[in-house]
Amino acid sequence: MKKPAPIESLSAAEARHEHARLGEEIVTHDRRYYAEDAPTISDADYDALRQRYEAIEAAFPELATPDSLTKKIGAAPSEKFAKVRHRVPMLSLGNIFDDEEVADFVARVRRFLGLKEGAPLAITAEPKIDGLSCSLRFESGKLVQAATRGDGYEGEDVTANVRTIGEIPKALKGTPPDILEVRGEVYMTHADFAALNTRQKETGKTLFANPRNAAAGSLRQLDPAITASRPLHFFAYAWGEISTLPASTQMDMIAAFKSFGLPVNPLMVLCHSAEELIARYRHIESLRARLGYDIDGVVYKVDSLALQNRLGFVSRAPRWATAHKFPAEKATTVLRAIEINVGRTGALTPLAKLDPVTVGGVVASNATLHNEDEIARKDIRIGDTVTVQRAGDVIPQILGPILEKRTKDAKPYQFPETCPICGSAAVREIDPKTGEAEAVRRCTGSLVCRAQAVERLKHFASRNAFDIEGLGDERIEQFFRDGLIKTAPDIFTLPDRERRGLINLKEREGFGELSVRNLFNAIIARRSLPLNRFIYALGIRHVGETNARRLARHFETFEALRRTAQAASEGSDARAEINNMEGIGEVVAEAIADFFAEKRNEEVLDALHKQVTVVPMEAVASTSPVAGKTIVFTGSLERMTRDEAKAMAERLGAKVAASVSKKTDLVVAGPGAGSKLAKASELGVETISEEDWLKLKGQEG
Ligand code: 9MJ
Repeated sequence: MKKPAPIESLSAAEARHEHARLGEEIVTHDRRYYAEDAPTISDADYDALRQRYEAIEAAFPELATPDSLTKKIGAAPSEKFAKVRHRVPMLSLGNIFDDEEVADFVARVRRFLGLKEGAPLAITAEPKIDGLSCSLRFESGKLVQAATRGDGYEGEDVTANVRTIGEIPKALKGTPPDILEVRGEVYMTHADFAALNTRQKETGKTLFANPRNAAAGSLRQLDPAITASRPLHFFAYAWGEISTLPASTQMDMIAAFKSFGLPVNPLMVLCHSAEELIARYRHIESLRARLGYDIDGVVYKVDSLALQNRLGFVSRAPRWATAHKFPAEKATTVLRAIEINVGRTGALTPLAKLDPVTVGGVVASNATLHNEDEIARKDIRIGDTVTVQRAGDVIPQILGPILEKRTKDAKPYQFPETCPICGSAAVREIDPKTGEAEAVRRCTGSLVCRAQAVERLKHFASRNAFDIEGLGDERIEQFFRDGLIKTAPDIFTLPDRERRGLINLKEREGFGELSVRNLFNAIIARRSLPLNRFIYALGIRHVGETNARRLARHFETFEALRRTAQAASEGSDARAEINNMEGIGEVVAEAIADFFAEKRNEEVLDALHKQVTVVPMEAVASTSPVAGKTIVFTGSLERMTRDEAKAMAERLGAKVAASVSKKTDLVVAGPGAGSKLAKASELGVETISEEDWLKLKGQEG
């Protein structure tokens, strides 16, 4: 290779020329490395290209345009497939496990909608396919993109592979909407799975554990020819972005999908009560072994799309649907040891170490034991033969010991009363309401406990908090162990410390120029964060995403929250202000006050503020006329339930308060409104009727 000319000797035109050529070369290598898994140069040569590119840019700053490769965060996707952001998130379903919960689900839906006794409510029931969720985008009837579910917000582009699935039409029939994202499950039949594994065995390849893994492995192939050789199938059951709805019920939507030529499951029916749903569940369960494909339960969905819309979502799952799972598979094995993990809030959780056993299609060597009372109640001893059960993708649980198999040397387990990590006392707090000890034992060494510190850092960098790509759990553990990061603000000083030669990440095992650069870019990109995420990231006990959003909406700035929380000693006005917020009670208010009363937390917050800019909460329907306003509902609402009205207000970006004060912007008063309405008129707060409130419907974000 010709030795490159010294940068000082380049003219501006030569620099521009070389910068552009290098850029193209780097993009090509990025593609070969990331998308094709087939790099054609060594890491060192690649790094040399990057260094030259950056050095030219440093000498000729006019080349550092916004589309320069130095400005791209994680210049290439970090995995093999291109990523696809779902325009409508692919959410998950809540799970239920027994008949009683079916009745609860129906009752909950009826209550939320305020349905009178005897008022009809249609709910669909369909098998829950145990495959791989996929979103297929059709534009003008043509298949243009297919993506896996991924984390629900971002999946992988598997278009080329999906095109090889014969059952999925590349062009829809009839008159489909202009834009239609069809969602469903890609799966493999039992017969095809068995044949595939036979072939794998014959050719000396690894066997797949179950049809779902085989389907996933086949779809996520870089070579579509391999996918084409693996018989995959598809059932359509939901949708994402859609330009016009072809129907107004779930049943009719699926019928419309069928008319467009999409495969749909033939076992979907309409039910009208919990009893009918349960009967259908039993029926599908009885067919399970003969279906020829894996199902792991029955999905129930409110049939009317208008009602689905009213019900909306709670956290990440629809209120209008749930999955009734089949009982989990069971197996027996020997429990060899019990390990204790210490979580972010200090909870000590026991983890059973097992002789590896296959249960529900996977090999398990760990199982949860929940807490110490459960170990005692079930009298689980080290060395016992135990029954383990696995439901869905979760870690298996231990059902109990098989007493006939107990040997003399099985040892009762003594739950530790000190933290196994930091040695602080581990205690069970007394619940002030019940006067009983909590089930969970917690380490009291909050700020000295390494385990808690690491878990807090993991939480801080996690997806719904700071979302720092390249700073996953394992890397945080390494960095913490090696003293590179002790508290959250240290994350943001990493690039500067590296630049000044105080640390040397590039030389670390498993790291290189590129991964360090990607990590630093990801860190720099998070120097500004919306308030709700910032609050969530702090990991205050009982403050999950929903409460973080409530606090962000109420206080609007971090300083306002901090001021109030610092003044929130028991019995103070500040404490009452927090306590009085909709959805936040005394336990949460106390946790917030405790967090801000801790001097070490204050220090971390001060240090963090030097590194991070907190911006207002991500706009939720900021265009709605009530966005950012505080609303109080009073009197009885006739057209929607109180819960529904509150959920709608939150979707419109408003805060809901329990009582009327100077800070109230709007009172929605139904018949029978009393003192709150009087207070509103005394304070001159705008008051509207339920009818007026309903006019805001459809403006939710
Ligand atoms: C499966 N896995 O068979 C849904 N699903 O609907 C069915 N999943 C679903 N529906 C909304 N039948 C979200 C997920």
